[in-house]
Amino acid sequence: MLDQDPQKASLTASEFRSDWTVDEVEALLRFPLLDLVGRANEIHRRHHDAEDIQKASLLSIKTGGCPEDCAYCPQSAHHKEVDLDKEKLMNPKHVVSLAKRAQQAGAERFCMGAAWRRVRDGQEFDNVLEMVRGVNDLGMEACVTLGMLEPHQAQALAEAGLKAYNHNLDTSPEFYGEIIGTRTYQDRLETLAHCRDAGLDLCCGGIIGMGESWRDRASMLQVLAGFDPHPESVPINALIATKGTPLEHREKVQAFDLLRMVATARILMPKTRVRLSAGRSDFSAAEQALCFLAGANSVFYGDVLLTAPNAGTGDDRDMFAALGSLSAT
Ligand code: SAM
Ligand code: DTB
Ligand code: SF4
Repeated sequence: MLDQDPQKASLTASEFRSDWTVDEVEALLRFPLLDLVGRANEIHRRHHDAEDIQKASLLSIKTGGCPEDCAYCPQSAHHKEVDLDKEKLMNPKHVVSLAKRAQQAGAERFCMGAAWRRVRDGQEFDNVLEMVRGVNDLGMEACVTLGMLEPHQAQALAEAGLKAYNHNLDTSPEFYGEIIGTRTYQDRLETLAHCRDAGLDLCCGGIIGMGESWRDRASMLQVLAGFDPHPESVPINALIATKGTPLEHREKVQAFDLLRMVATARILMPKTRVRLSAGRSDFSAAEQALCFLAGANSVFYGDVLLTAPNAGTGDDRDMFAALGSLSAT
């Protein structure tokens, strides 16, 4: 059990749990920061090679015009003031050629995102299956995020060689209604269950910086850590406040707030890949290095995320070189 007095707090429970309470998670998030990071680092090193930071590249295979009303998202058709060109589903061969280019630049995983509410059977889904087969044939981990899925679609993706399905909770069940009105939390949980049933890895995380409280952050992490088994990867996004969305005036996330989220996610889910996701380019190499110490072990890699700029590959090369060993000269 976790002692909830932060001055005396100690972690003595078995490391793999799916029964964390929101109070326990909130106590962890509020720990003295250096103690929290130290504990997270200890758990991280027990379960992972500290040098192993996965590079995942992203591609928007169908952009904009999405019928959902997610308040943070530049791709929602509800936010008419956003400056974004809509694009229809890309050609599978072109997508695979871009995956190959990402692989040559050092990416191990390729995640393809479509601005859809849900997957529909037919030519477009068949094209996505062809993309998955092509990416898989390159020897990369293939991941897609396509909105809601039916069980047979999850099965078809698994048969095409998909490694993971990304479907985020985005925030806590309590705050969710402030952010999204067109689909429910329960809808999300059902899609995630269909993915699990098809044997897909779950890539499931959320966003901070949307106006949620620490209690909400704890509640979202509690839902994530409540999956048994835990999601194989958990992206932690810092809101990119995009002009023309309802959240355009939200303040930037503080680096130490992101650090608390990463460290707590690592403690709750010891084996999961915790990914520094959207918003990473706002943090210095030193701030990111603290997150890696606290257990982050994956990043989105490449000059763009889906529609927004990412940390540049040049900067990332410099950062990873600086985090490696010093050469003799
Ligand atoms: N339409 C699909 C869906 O929502 O399931 C897939 C694409 S959607 C862009 C994938 C995720 O990106 C969202 O769930 C959200 O967590 C994240 N995201 C989108 N816009 C963001 C932003 N402006 N800042 C941070 N994260 C964002
Ligand atoms: C995730 O959690 N973050 C990625 C990925 N999964 C699909 C998307 C971030 C999107 C940031 C805003 C944009 O590029 O449009
Ligand atoms: Fe559509 Fe996904 Fe953006 Fe929501 S997050 S508006 S579902 S693309």
